Amino acid sequence: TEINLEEHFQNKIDSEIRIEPKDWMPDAYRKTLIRQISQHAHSEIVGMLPEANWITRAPTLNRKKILLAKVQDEAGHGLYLYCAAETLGVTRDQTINDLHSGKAKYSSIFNYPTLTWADIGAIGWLVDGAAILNQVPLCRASYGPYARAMVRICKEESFHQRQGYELMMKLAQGSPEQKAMAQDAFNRWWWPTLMMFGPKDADSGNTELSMKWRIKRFTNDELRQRFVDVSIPQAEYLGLTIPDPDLKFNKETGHYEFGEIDWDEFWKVVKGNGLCNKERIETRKKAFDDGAWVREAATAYHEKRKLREEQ
Ligand code: FAQ
Repeated sequence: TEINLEEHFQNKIDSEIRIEPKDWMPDAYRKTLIRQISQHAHSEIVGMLPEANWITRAPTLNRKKILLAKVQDEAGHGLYLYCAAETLGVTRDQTINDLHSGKAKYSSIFNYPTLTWADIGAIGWLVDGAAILNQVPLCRASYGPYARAMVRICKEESFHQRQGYELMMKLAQGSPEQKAMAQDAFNRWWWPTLMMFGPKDADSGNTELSMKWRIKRFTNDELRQRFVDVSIPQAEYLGLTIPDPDLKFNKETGHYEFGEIDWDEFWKVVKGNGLCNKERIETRKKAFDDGAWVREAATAYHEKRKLREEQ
């Protein structure tokens, strides 16, 4: 019966036994995984755009090679994640349609513009740093295909984070203009990065069940706090000023206390009204339309080979 199935399912989760595509799972578990994994895939794919904006303007050949490789990695991450979502019974066309129609979300962070070269450093250091903190626990997510995809993704993200920090270090130790550029990028990316972890726990409707099902292992606020605690010493090492007048270290708890996040801005961006939301979706739709001939050619070639094999 349904009750026994559900009990058996939860027992498996509680004993750290992975759930695999053909196993029984509650509808709500399937639904929330499709939601999270496809949103995650869209974030990787839309997340290529702000950085791709600088590939042609990278200051040296070496920086261009590094950035190209990073953006390509993100395409790969998106593809693994779309495949993981497909194992739950949705098609690629459905998920991509949901992105293009505005039904599916993707991370708020990718709706901010990359104005200077220092933004590429800030994204690598902060955005990839936040992504790693959020994703390392997802390597232990209860759903097998998602957890396994995350292992490789995290290895690549950690290289991305290091290249970003190294880029920031070069700028921070450079000319006064370069240092000012690094500070300006830090000022603009710090708060949006804190928003990547999602709403406060009290406003996070999905957390309770996702924790019970061990999709999430930590809450939004726990991961955000950890990010602040590791990033502040990194900013200090760079000699940058943290754009938060309320920030202070609490010796008793061993944690940094930080100012209030602008939640109105967060929801505005999540609802589609950030600086770049419209441009990002337009760009994705155009890329999809421009690539139609490739998909058609691949399908035609597949059909032709099948016919030949049958002869
Ligand atoms: N932006 O109840 P919760 C990357 C939505 S890293 C937009 O707390 P949940 C790598 C949320 O969907 C970025 N929407 O939700 C990279 C929900 O709405 P829904 C991607 C957000 O799922 C680096 C509602 O608010 N990483 O791409 C955001 O328990 C550099 C209530 O929220 C992932 O996706 C937001 N920031 O927790 C690529 C990681 N936050 O769906 C290129 C996997 C929340 O009910 C360059 N995802 N919402 O309509 C997760 O860990 C979780 O889904 C959270 C949200 C933590 C993001």
